[in-house]
Amino acid sequence: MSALSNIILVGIGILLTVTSLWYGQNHHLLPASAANSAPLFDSLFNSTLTIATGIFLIVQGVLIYTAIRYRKRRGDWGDGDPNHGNVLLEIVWTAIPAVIILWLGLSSLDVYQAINGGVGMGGHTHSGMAASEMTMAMEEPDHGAADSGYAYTPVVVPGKEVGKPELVVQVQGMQYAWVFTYPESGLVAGELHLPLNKRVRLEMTALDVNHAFWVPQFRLKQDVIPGRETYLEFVPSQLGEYPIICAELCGPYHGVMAGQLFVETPEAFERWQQEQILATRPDDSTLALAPQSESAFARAQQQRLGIPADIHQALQQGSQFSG
Ligand SMILES: [Cu+2]
Repeated sequence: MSALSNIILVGIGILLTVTSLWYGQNHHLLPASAANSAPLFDSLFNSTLTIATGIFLIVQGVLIYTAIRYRKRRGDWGDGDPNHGNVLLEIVWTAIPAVIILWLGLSSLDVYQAINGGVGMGGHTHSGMAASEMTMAMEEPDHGAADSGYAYTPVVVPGKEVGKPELVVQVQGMQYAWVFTYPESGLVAGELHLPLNKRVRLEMTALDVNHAFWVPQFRLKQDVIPGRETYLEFVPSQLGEYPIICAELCGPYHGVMAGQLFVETPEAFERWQQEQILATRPDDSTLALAPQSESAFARAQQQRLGIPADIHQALQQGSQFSG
């Protein structure tokens, strides 16, 4: 090989590396990130994409170069030189992907365990193999998770101290809706509201068939399975409204199985919770909180719901209404 072709090869190598590194960081393929789980996923995704870009460019480059360099020339009817086997090449192109896949697998397991509350595959926990910003500390739970036989492992995620979740929400998936229960207040809602910058733990199960809880902006996706609990643990970091999508084909109306997730300030979250509790349980406490006579309360509800006055009156008097 001449000195010139060596220089060209090194130049191509540098160009390839720079291009791959640049594209790995500037692909704009992911939506906005709105939870602390997103950077964990994104750094893994970016590294994977950097490697994939490099491999793509090498393979396509060699393909195009070979097609041009060794094309059939005019008047050449030969088969070309017999060429079979290259032990060194075969070792290299087996060893490099093996190392890449092994690294990818271990890094993925780390991220997977960080976002589902430290529960490993098959219920065992592992202690951060690949060096990363997540380290895991073993600790026994004092709620829920212990009953299902899983070890509960709080996860250190950037920007948030290790600790117990500040809010637990039970998620139920069913054909074709999500139902959210807030065990502390007993509230059951069709929307998931979460306070900003609080550590949240979702305890999820399904009532009928397999579903999957997916919030793209949080980079969270987890199977929701009848008969067992799965978990997600994260800290919402951006105010806003985000879609919850079912990511497991669960029946003919799977496509419409979507929900809404609202990240709110802790004050707005409290207000929403109080409003929901009042709206779903209009009992004595409702009247106590909004001091007014029963008829004034009924009138306000009538106006709020847009019930015509005569219908409302008829209903109040308990008389038959026909029209
Ligand atoms: Cu579903």
